[in-house]
Amino acid sequence: MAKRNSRDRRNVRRKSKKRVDRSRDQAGLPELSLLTELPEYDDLHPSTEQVSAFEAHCSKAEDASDLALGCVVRLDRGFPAVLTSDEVFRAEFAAQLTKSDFSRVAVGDWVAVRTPHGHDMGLIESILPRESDIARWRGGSRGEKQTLAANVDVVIVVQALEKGRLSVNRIARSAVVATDCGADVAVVLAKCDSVSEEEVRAAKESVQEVLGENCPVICSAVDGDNMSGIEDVRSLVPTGRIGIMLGPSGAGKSTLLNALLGREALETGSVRESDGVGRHTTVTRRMVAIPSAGIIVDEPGLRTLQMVGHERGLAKVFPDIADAAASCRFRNCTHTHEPGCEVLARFGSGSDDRRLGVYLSLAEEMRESATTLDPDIVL
Ligand SMILES: Nc1nc2c(ncn2[C@@H]2O[C@H](COP(=O)(O)OP(=O)(O)OP(=O)(O)O)[C@@H](O)[C@H]2O)c(=O)[nH]1
Ligand SMILES: [Mg+2]
Ligand SMILES: [Zn+2]
Repeated sequence: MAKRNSRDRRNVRRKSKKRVDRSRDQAGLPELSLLTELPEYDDLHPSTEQVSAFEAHCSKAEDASDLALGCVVRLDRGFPAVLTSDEVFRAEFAAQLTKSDFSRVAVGDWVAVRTPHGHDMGLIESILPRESDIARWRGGSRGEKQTLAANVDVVIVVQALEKGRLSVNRIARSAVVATDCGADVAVVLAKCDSVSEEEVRAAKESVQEVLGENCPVICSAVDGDNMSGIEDVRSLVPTGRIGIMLGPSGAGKSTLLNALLGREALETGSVRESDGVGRHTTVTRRMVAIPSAGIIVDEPGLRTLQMVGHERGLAKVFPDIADAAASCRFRNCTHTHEPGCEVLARFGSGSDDRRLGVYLSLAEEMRESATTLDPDIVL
């Protein structure tokens, strides 16, 4: 009896340490020891809850001797690299994690990881609870949520200022998503060298009008050695904080990061002449340690940012309008024509108020998505 018990235990142990051999899939990924922009472990700060969750994981483990608390600092083609207090290494997922965990892990996640003594790769056993979760809905109806980065303090919304392309609506929707995800918001209007000073001023004013005077709005330019706004961007992410650059492909995110680094560590790409759209130059999600500042996550550009379930974020970005909406006579008031509409009473119609116009269009999209998210199900 005792014999079988110990064999059972051995089997369990073997199973829990099972590795799926992914070394072939990971061929061609950059050599981590050569990466100079990686943060130091001491730049990263797990929360008390995350440390406790790690300790709880260790106390349940049969053998905790090679378990470490680590942070996911990169995802190359989806493959994580983990930084612990001792080393940085590529990691794969323990067999007890499900496939949805694989796709769930994000840059910034704290994980319980077995360190790779005698193996090429570490083994992620658990993804620890997040302090914040920058997630977006993708794939239209019947889509799924995708976490862009975890445990981020501030979202830097980057939008290029090129002729006729400033979309305040897009900036506002990024701000709504970021706020809903528990992060602070700042806006960078990039490529200011490509428009007139007058246009820069007008663009900044319109963003400030919609998001309020308290939202930092920085105008930046990186044109060879001529740079402006870079130090203001650096000050958005002081030492100890983590930020993420969010914006469409070609907005100039990686270029800004290179300017902050003072060298060309990240690849930057050209923008298609025909429509000014970037070509998704960045394919890696990675943490970049900024000299004299904190950490910024560089991401591939986002094509879409849908308004799905971000009502609380919308209400926080537009608190006075949401407050009025709560007093409308009809609960499903669209604030366009209804009698007893408090929003119309306090703010007038959306046509002459840019801020209200943006609010109404995002609210309308959110209402619409709530009814079409899964058309097969009728509630
Ligand atoms: N004139 C000018 N060009 C810029 C500026 N910032 C970026 N660019 C150019 O815009 C193009 C795209 O820049 P990237 O930094 O690769 O853009 P990205 O946002 O990282 O794009 P993805 O990685 O595809 O998401 C490059 O050709 C840059 O040289 C700027 O401030 N001024
Ligand atoms: Mg890039
Ligand atoms: Zn109303």
